[in-house]
Amino acid sequence: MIDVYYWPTPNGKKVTIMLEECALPYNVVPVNIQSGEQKKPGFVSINPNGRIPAIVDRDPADGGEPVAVFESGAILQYLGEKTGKFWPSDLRGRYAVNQWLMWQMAGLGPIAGQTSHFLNAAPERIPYAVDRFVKETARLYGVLDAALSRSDYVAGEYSVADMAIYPWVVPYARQGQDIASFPAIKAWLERMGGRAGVKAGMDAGKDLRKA
Ligand SMILES: N[C@@H](CCC(=O)N[C@@H](CS)C(=O)NCC(=O)O)C(=O)O
Repeated sequence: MIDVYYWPTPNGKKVTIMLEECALPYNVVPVNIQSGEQKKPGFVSINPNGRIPAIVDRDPADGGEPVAVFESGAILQYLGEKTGKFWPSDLRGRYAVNQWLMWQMAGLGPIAGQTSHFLNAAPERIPYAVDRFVKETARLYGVLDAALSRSDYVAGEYSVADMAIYPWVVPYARQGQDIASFPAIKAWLERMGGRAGVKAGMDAGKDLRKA
C-alpha cells in the first residue's frame, strides 16, 4: 500500500493520475495546505520542504523498510521504476521522457503557478508581473504545442511527462492563456481527458476542499 500525502492541487493530482493509471492501491492522507498542516512536524518529517505531495511506500521493491519520497517529479520516477510503466527502460526513451518531466518541474509548474498567483490571488494588480508571467507561460505553451504537433504525447509514447504537465494546463484560463492559439495542446487535452486513469486521478480527493 502507498500512502499519498495529498491535497487536490496540480502537483498532487500528477501523483494520483499515475497511481490510477498503474492501478496501484493507495491511501489518501489529506494534508490541508489551507490550514497549514504541511508545515507541522509530522508531515515535515516526511517532506522537509513542507509542501504536498509526498508518498510513503510500505511495500518497496527491495522488501525493506517503507520508502518516503517528496517532490512530485521524483515520485513519478519512483512509481515508474516500481511498476515499469510510463517510464521507459531504454536509455533514449527514458531521457525523452525525463527532459519533459524536468521541463514541467522547473519551467511550466513554477511559472504557471506565479502567473495564476499574480492574475487571481495577489492583493493588488501588478501589471509588470502579470505581463512578465503571462508572456512566459505563453512561450512555454508554444514549446509544448510544437512538441504535441509532432506526436500525440509529449515524449512520443504516453508517459509520466504527460501526467505531470496535464494538471497544470487544465486551468489555462486562470493563467491568461487562449487555448485556441494552441491547437495541438487543445487536442491533447481532449485525448488526456478521455483516459479513465486521468479522470480518476483528477477527481481524487475532490471533496477535501469542501470538508
Ligand atoms: N516542486 C514541488 C512543489 C510542491 C508545491 O508547491 N506544493 C504546493 C501545492 S501544489 C503546496 O504544498 N503549497 C503549500 C505551501 O507552499 O505551503 C513538487 O512538485 O512537489
